[in-house]
Amino acid sequence: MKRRKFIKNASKFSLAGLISPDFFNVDKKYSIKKLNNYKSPISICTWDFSNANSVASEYLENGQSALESAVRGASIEESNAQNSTVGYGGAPDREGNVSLDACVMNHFGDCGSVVAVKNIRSVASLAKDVMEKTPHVMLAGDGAEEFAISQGYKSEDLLTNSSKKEWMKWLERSNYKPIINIENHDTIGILCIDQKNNISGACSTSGLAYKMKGRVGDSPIIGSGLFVDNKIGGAVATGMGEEVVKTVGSFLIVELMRQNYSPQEACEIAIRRILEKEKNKPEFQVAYIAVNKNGEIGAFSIHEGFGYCLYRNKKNRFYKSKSFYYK
Ligand code: SD4
Repeated sequence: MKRRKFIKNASKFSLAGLISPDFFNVDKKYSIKKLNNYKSPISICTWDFSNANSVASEYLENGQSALESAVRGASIEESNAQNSTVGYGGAPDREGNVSLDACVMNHFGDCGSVVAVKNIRSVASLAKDVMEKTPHVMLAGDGAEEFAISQGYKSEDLLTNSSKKEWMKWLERSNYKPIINIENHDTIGILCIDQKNNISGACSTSGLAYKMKGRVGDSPIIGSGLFVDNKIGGAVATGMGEEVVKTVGSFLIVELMRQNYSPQEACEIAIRRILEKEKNKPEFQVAYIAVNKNGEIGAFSIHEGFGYCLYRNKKNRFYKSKSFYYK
């Protein structure tokens, strides 16, 4: 869509429009009635992670919960050394340390999150353990790592030779400017609907390549990188986390779906919300995927180049997402 059309549409999607009394009415009956419970399992994940999505779908087809399936799917990318934005082999911070962020949210509305964790690859599973085995929602840094060790997770160096090489090349031309463009990100966000029609999700990342030490993005922040409301649907984000956090993107999408916007419309409005304050075409990328209780899905990104895998009706396929800017 071109700039002019966007501005024309802006009034339709204005802040005033969104903050209607309905926005705060969390139990709107008509939305709930309209959402009539999709019966067969669905798994949708960011990017072309068909292996991750296929593992999640096997768990779903075997009758496992949406949460377990989402975490198992995410773990495939966490162990994929070729993926430099998640888990083992993730790009380090500017000082050469790989630090990971992840969160999960289940159909009860419970959630768990870990931030800036070093030496542990399966951080989505760790976030699930925080949710299930501690009285807390979020553990950070050393505390998260110590908790992982106490739960039997393996401690290992997550910096692979190839990510080390890339980091050293970066150091040579070091000019700190964190931009997520279409080439530089592969965070996994995954949403599953199980055989009981329960929705859960997981999100896992090593964050921005060569970020400042201690930098945390949207991915482990409930409401930003991931949000699920089992009555309505779920959403996950990938891309420039700072922009997602500023607009609480995943929560926004679920709240829009609660107001009867389709997942596609909700993703588009959330992307436009980010763009509202950009005077020019931004260099950074943000993308969302969403699913509602009817099994309808949505995906939208700022720039072209984003895609997602969808498992539905026993088929796992990759789809290109629509984007705000396109040629
Ligand atoms: C972050 N949203 O840390 C993550 C990065 C990302 O694909 O999605 N990369 O900001």
